[in-house]
Amino acid sequence: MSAAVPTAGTLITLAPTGAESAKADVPALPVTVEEVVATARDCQAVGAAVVHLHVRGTDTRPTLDLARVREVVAAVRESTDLVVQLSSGGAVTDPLPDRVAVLDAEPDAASLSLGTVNFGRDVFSNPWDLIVEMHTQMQARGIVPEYEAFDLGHLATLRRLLDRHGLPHGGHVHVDLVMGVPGGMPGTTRALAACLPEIDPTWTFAATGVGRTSLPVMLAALSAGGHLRVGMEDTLTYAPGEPVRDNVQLVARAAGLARIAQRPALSTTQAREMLGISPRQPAPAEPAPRPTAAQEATP
Ligand code: KMH
Ligand code: ZN
Repeated sequence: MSAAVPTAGTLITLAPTGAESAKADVPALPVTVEEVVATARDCQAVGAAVVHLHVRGTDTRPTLDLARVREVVAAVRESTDLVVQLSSGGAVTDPLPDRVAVLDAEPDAASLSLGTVNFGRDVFSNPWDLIVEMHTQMQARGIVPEYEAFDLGHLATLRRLLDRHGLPHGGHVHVDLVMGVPGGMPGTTRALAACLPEIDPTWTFAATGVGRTSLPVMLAALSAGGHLRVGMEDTLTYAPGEPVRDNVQLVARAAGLARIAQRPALSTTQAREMLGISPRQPAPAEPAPRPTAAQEATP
């Protein structure tokens, strides 16, 4: 069975927060700017190369408020070298235009969901026109998409999107299989194997298993040459009856399994190379202060 460009290492994406869990229910969930930055920094140290960000407001609830999104992006960039990937999926209640508007925060990358899917009792809406709008806006703005497939048919949508609207910025196609969402494809080895023939050999893929499917999906993805996404957005239980301590615990487990698979975690530089993301530019130097009139007059 074919699939995807093989790489010598494993890209680990951290999804630390998501939009679904409440801080009151999950006290370890990072929601403040300081908590998100600390998690991002600590997870980079154990193997994460990309951070998939859903932003929370000061009330701890999900927000797409642009000023807040920009603040979090800047803070993560200041303290880490991670590829900053904003969620354009947001929460199921977010208006579609607001989800497109997060691209104004100028992340390195953004998620791009490939189809509408039942999401528990809700509906995660991703009509074709939104998919095209996201894709073309990201092309125009130099943002690299991470396509998200919640079901097998979403991979056919990806092929149709690329055929009609061309390759993404950077020229490389990377797709994440989001598995185990109640309403989407199951988080099983069999479902992952069914996706493989639909993944073009020039693409790379990652997989995410929601809830208790985290571990089987991770092992199946590694065995098929895929990359990994882990974090408290998707997984709150580390083992039966054992709540996740923090995101570092999940990234460290993924990095350990990747090492055992002899495809160790990619560095941030290697991740940028693989995904077609330009190296981070150093911040422009402050302009030198202009001399005062008194200084100019001094011989
Ligand atoms: N929060 C989910 C409804 C994404 O980030 O792009 C959608 C989601 C996908 O998490
Ligand atoms: Zn997300």
